[in-house]
Amino acid sequence: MPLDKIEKKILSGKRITPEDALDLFNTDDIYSLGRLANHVAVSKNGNRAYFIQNHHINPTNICVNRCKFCAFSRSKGDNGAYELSIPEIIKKLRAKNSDISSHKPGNKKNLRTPVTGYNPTFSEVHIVGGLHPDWSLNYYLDLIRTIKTSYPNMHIKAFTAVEIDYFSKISGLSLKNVLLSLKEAGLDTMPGGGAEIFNSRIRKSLCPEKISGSKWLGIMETAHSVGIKTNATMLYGHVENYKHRVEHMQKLRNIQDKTGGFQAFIPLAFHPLNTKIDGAKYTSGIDDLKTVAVSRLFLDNIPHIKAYWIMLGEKIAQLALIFGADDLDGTIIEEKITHSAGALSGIALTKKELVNLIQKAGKVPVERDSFYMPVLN
Ligand code: V47
Ligand code: SF4
Repeated sequence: MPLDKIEKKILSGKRITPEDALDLFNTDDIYSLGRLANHVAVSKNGNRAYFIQNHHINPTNICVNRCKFCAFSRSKGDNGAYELSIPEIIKKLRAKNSDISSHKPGNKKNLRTPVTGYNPTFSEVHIVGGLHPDWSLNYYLDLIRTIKTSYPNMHIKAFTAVEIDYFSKISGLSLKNVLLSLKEAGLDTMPGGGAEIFNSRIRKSLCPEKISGSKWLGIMETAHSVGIKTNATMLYGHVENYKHRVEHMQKLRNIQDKTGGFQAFIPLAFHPLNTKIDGAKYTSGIDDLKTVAVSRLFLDNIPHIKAYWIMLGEKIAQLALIFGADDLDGTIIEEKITHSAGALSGIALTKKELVNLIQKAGKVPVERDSFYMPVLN
């Protein structure tokens, strides 16, 4: 369908079809696509663009799955394999100035000057890691309990559906009981990782050991049913095509119609360095912006689209704010997954830098909590 017809449909409040989404991906009229996506974003979230003061922690990179696109994971005993104890994680959450620095691949020097006097106050910790062959569910329950005891006001967003499935396997508990025991320990919400691309042929070629797309979706449905809100992601720019992206988003839209439990959708731009994907390349800026815009237009039932600046780079993430995204994510502080695969972004941004990026995009910065409620400073 031509873009003007799709536009009429959207402006009259009608839901677009997967065929329409495919036509949007195939358009060369990037300006009209962006304008339309921005219109929808503004109708949902006003002129606001959100950010959060958060801290990412990856407890281990040792993983029994070795997905081809993942440059972060190691096998036990490999060079660079690491595991963090619970006290080490607690210590990391007391981030100091010296932690707020940027790393650029291939450059031994920090290109961003550490910010002096920066005293971060995180409201959220984001925890995801490898599937460790020897750790038990108790490690994870203790970790969550200890963080809650040490930082009672900290929101804990932790564990992808892939990890939840693994915890069920190693503990013998049902998926629902794993989720309930984590919730009881203090888990608040879950991130959207591990979704990759749902198409089974592509998924098997990229990550044969990983749970299937339908399993991922089923775990998210269970999480929503026990009152755990989650995010959803899509890894794009590797070997999939536009049809696979639309198929992926359609599955998310269907679940969201049933549960309403997804808070945000995050398109994750594939990074090629140190991966096992033949001929892998970085995504283009146009593809990044198209993917943000189409997701805003197609996922009419997901309230927020996140432009994860770590993967998009600060500049494309800023542009994404006028192409349908309404959230930049956060301060991050420590990022390993994308930086192992050649991220061109820094590893941390200060609140001031996030506010500046948002304001220069003509949007109103709103510091949020983990449920998108404004944080009053
Ligand atoms: O699941 C792995 C992806 C994800 C690569 O929910 C890669 O708020 C690009 O899910 N190139 C983890 N991506 C990150 C994630 C996330 C990040 C920020 C916010 C939230 C949220 C979730 O990273 C993995 C995988 O899909 N990933 N390797 C790579 N080479
Ligand atoms: Fe393990 Fe996750 Fe990396 Fe796959 S993407 S190898 S599951 S850490």
